[in-house]
Amino acid sequence: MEYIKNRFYEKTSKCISEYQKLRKEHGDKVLTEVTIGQVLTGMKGIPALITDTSKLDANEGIRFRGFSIPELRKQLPRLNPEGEPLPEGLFYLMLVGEIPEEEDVINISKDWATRAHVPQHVFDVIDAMPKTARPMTQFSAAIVAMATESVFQKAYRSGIHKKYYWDFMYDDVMNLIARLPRIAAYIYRRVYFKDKHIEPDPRLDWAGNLAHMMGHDSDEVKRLMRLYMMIHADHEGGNVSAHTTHLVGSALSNPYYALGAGMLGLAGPLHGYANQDVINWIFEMLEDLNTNEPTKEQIEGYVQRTLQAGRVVPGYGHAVLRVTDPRFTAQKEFADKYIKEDKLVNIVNTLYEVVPPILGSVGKISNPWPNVDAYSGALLYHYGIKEHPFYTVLFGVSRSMGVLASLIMDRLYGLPIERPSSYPLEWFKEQANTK
Ligand code: NMX
Ligand code: MLT
Repeated sequence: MEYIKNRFYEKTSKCISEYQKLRKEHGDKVLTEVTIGQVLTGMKGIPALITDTSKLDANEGIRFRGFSIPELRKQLPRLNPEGEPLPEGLFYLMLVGEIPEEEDVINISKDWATRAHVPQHVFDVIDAMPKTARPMTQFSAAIVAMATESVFQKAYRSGIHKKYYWDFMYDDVMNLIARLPRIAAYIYRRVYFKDKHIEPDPRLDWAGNLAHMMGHDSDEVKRLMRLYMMIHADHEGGNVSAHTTHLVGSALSNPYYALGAGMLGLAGPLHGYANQDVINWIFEMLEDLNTNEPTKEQIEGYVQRTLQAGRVVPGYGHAVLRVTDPRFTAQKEFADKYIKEDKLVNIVNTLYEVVPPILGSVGKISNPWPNVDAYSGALLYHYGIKEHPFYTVLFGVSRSMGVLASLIMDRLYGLPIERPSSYPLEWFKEQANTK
């Protein structure tokens, strides 16, 4: 499918000169002031990165190349008019910058199916770990182990000219994304189904095949997996997994290393682990309250006790968003459409009524609204994917699309090594006292 690579190059290569021109002619232009507060609270709001694939608006949520999730759920090609778009289409959009034709999407599906072979030593690395190793430990180790296959690394070491880096990066990225469903499903079946593995079906689409290899073959699960893979794919460049992948890539590390590092960031409780933590926390709550159908008042009491214990309410809050995450809404719409009655989904819906006013009343919490992780676990659980320690792996498979599409562009633009400056606390104290 060389034509997709060529189309990407045709569309994006003109940006190389735009990038160079900005650097040369406008390098001195002041963008913004940076406050001590921003530096001391996680660099929030500092325009510090170039990311073309998506942009997050605090009050609207994510837009992929300008398109919102509701727009994409209408416009991206799908297999069935009733179903969800194929994530392959979102990848094309993020990479090329245009809504693809159905044929383009089918071609990416086919291309990824032909690239999906995972070398045996990657399975051996997974199998060398105890089954009790966290799924994200196994997932990131498998990704790093696959760096043996990096064509970018080989090309770099053979002395290739830097203007061709992106081309080798493209092939690595396509191979890597193609193989992640197989690796994820292998870990899932290994840990939870006594190593009874299911072979890929190359006729299936990328997300449908993932559901199939996990052993969940209904049309509805495949639709859910397509939605899940689409909405988790990217969240501009500053989130921990995207920023880490980009940063490690800036040292010209191969994309297997870069994504492996990004996945380790995703594994943290304030980031992608939150999708497991929501379910853990709900089950802890049910145990504490000794009921499967807690009342609104009981849930309110438990939320208050969580805060009093100095813990966060998982699935709520966001570093950038100041409204309900549209990814939460997309999942709620899916649940409203397909699920008639489910105790866990009901609890998640009640939490949506109960939690925001409580968090809002605390005073210091910038965003009391739910994020993507507040809903995803309940949906997966409903469809029989009950193994919550695995949920972050699914987030990671999806996130690979956005962060790796960006990595190809990083190398096409020729972005340099990223190296901000750091100062001791004393320096900030001095700045605070300077008029
Ligand atoms: N429950 C309790 N306290 C919270 C919450 C929450 N859900 N969200 C923020 N806070 C606290 C936060 O811990 C901080 O407290 P302190 O000053 O004592 O350190 C204070 O409110 C101010 O934090 P914010 O500026 O509102 O949030 P920040 O940008 O630092 O963090 C999150 C953003 C997402 C890390 C934070 O809201 C959080 O921990 N949420 C729960 C975990 C979660 O759902 N993470 C998933 C995010 C999405 N994803 O998939 O990555
Ligand atoms: C994400 O999807 O990366 C999370 O919502 C976290 C973020 O955007 O900071």
